[in-house]
Amino acid sequence: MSELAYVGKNVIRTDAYAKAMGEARYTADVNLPGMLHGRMLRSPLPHARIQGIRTEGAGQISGVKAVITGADTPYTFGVSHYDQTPLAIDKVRHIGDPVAAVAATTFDAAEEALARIEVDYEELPAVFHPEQAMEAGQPLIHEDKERNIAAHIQYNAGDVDEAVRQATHVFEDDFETSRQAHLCMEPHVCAAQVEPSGRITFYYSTQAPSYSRSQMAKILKVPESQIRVVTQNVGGGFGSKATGKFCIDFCAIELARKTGRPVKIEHTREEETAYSTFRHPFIVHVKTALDNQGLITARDVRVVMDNGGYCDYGPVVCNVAGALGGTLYRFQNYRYEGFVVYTNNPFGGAMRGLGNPQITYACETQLSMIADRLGMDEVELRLKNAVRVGDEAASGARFASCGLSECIRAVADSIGWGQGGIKEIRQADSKYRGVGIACGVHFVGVRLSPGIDADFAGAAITLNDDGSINLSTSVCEIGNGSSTVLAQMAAEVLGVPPEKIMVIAGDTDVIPMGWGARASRNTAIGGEAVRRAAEKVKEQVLKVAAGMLEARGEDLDVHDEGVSVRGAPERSLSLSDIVKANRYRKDGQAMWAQVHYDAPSELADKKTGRGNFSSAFAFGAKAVEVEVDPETGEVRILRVISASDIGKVIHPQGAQAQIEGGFAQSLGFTLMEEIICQEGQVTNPNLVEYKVPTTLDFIPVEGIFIEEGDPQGPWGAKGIGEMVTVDGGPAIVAAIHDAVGVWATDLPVTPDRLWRGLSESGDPDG
Ligand code: SMO
Repeated sequence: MSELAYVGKNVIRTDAYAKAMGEARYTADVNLPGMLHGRMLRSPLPHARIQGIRTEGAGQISGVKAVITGADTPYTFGVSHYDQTPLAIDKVRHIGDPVAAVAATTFDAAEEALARIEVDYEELPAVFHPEQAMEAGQPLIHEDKERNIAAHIQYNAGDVDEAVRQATHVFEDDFETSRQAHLCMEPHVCAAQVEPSGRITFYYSTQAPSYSRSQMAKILKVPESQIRVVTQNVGGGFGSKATGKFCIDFCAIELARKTGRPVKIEHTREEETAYSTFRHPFIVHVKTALDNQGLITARDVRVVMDNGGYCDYGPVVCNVAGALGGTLYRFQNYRYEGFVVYTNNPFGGAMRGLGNPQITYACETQLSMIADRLGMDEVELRLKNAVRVGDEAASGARFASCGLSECIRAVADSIGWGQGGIKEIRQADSKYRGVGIACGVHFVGVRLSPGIDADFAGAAITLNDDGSINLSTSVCEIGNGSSTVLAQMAAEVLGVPPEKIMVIAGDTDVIPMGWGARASRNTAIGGEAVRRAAEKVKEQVLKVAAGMLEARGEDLDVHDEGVSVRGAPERSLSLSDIVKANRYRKDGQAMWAQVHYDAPSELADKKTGRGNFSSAFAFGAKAVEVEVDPETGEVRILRVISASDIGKVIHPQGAQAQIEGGFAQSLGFTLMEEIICQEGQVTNPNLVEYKVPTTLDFIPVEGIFIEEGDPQGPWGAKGIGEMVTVDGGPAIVAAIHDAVGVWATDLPVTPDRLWRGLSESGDPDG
């Protein structure tokens, strides 16, 4: 049967009913008998030595059950750099750095107790700008990191200097990006319950339950079997919940251990916005060399990243930016130098795209600037340089599938590019309208983690007596529909409708180990694990059915919750009959399989940074039309066309939703979103002052799928989640330039900034 029954169809989401009816339970809803509320005392200073902490006053507040300080959590953690402690031990390194935690019977009592904790600080000189922090003689935030450089990431391919010497054109430009918040609807929240035996049950809003369990076990020095991470629904992650361990998590566990009662800690919206990590601001210098044909011959990039007080995912973000900065076009001479610099600002982390939105904004905007300077068509320039199937990019990425050129052509055609002058048509309407185009690439799962040569997901499938299915996966459902996609895949192989498949995505007592929902790996890598597990179970089914039907396995079809002999539909059995016949007999067997699937990506070469870091690459392009009000500097989006090569589309509505959400985050990143940090103090940590796109700023995105099937992914699927966040920004910025002649090099392009840019460049009419 070649016709697909469930893959590629808009099946009803596994969580649709519960979410539509308001019945879905989130970690914030966890309410255990005797549960206490935990709160964190946070540093009011950006950089200070702790001389002493007195907690007696807090203990006297009625309802307070425990107070802990750094002495109670004496362990370090992090992602690549173990530079954090749950509570400060000797120093605080940013405003908001936790110094103590309290558990009380009510939120208010905990809050009151915090005010009674006395901390003696010796204030230290602080540094807030990464370029300043790198200068000699500046205060050191972590004493072992000279010039505050937490990591220095390099990529080196070919000979950039020679290519620049031989180039016809060389352009150098500078860009800056803003500090963008994840703004999950559900803030970070956890609830810890410790049994008398010491076993910890940890209710947790995370993107990666099994990764979290292994990390927690290692840091807390308890056996993994003694921790159970339970993740129900997750109200958004966008990378902020990929770390799998946070200060509040350890504090909840220690407070629960101390009190013998469950403890829940939830970030307030203010804490969430200011202290739950964010997209790192980048300072980018890009040098690009081209020959006389417009072929890019070299790219030389320098990035300085404001890491904040701790690393979290900082070095990984800088690494990903380096890898993807050398992956979109065919040039072979590439140098990337990234500095991850500690400052006394709150710290950044993983955010959807992991450094790629920043680097792609800079490089794609510069490419549009180059087209403009050379008087070249920007679509032409991109098509000329775009990577193709079979290429190996300067980063080492290799493309078994690549629909980049098709994406560029699709959006250009749809917006009417090159068909008798879009500019003229537009200007007849209004002279402040403009169109811009940009493209992007992102990995589909990645093997970049320092020291871990693994890029995997796990899946287990069990057939029940009634023919229904339990599917457990390491991929966590964070709201993007991954459980639905995985159910569709198991359904396709086993001929069982998705509604009869129970997807268990967040309980480490049941699910296999995997990296969780991150790095756009759910569909391709999580899905391939599911497909393989389903195929194994199908083999078992066919073997048993062949015996029962007295037929050969290869003559059997699995469909409609049963098995039949091809060409003889009357000779059939239900799955339920097969499962029961195989189980309820002497020496019976269960029908189940577990698969650990490690994608065929490669770890980069240590010296050059080169390697095929992902098993597949997703490509996209966007064409955007804007209108600028020159009186106010306001930008209105009139039209967005988005083409995505994500391989086979498993759930079209879900993929379209990713395109829309991805563009919404690009729109915010480009035009309005910015965590404002003054002398280390976040001044807009709420939804009133932090501006984020609403439905009033948004318009429908016209999505086009280029289903360039990938040989690796299940049914040819790749991934979409992050790729769709990278190309919108530079397309908007190019459209603004087309409208009013101003290049916005610093994000976000707020109305006041653009208005100032317009004033400096003179009359936009001129
Ligand atoms: S930014 Mo992600 O959760 O890989």
